Amino acid sequence: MNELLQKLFTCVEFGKINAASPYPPQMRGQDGAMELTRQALDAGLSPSEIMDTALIPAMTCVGQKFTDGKIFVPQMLLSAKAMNAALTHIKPYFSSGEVKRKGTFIIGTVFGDLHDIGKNLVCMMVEGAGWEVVDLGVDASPEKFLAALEEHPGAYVGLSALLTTTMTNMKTIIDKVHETHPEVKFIVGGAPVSAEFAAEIGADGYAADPQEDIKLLEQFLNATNQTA
Ligand code: B1M
Repeated sequence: MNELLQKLFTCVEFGKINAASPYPPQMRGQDGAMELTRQALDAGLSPSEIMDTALIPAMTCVGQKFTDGKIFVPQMLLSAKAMNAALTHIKPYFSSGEVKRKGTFIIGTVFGDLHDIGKNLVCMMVEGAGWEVVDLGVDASPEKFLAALEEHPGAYVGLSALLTTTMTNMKTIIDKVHETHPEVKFIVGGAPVSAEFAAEIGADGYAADPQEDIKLLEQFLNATNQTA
């Protein structure tokens, strides 16, 4: 791999956001994801190559380490921040169409629920994996999801809930959306949610963590491409 891309991979893997960030201590004073992405673009590397060779594989590695219990939320948060710093330089190429997104993921914390730390982590990781993320925030009503689906046809939907009292609102949203958009696929997640509960309420998948969201989204996409 190109040396700049190798360094960029390491920065995202270990959460080195920019030259000024003190974490991780062994990389103090070195350029971070922000500077290295700029340098890679200035050196003539294409945004797609930077995404596909360094940024996405680094986030995949981080997601896997989190799933395996080798790193924890603070480390994953720093990696997601490093990824976001890199993306500030790449995003203009998304709008110009030079870099293609895999698809769109609409996500929100269900109505009645104000917890958003886990949901925000999912947003950052899924965006880092090459998806456009439409974040509806917290306390999101069925109408909000319907409006977002009108604006983003073909999008997949993610629902987050942290309370046993609000996880049942997932079913209300799924049922309401399916009345007019029966084809929409839902992934549900959050601390009190389980695979059994997901199946019970008619969701298409359960994700215990952001990496599982990414895996499910890839599966949905592959299934759609095969039938197209
Ligand atoms: Co609240 N709260 N809280 N709270 N809070 C919990 C959830 C609770 C377990 C604490 C406890 O009693 N031990 C408890 C719920 C009990 C239950 O229902 N069984 C609880 C309660 C009761 C409440 C209030 C009702 C308290 C009150 O007012 N009496 C109230 C409710 C407000 C409301 O929502 N209407 C309330 C309020 C709050 C704060 C506002 C103070 C704050 C939220 C701030 C914020 O989010 N901006 C808060 C917090 C911080 C917590 C705890 C301490 C931490 C939650 C968190 O951010 N975890 C929590 C106790 C705990 O979890 N230890 C608690 C870190 C985060 C990274 O993990 O969100 O689980 P998590 O996300 C994970 C996975 O779940 C998953 O990926 C993430 C990374 O692995 N995931 C998804 C999440 N969404 C996903 C979606 C996916 C896939 C994966 O696909 C779509």
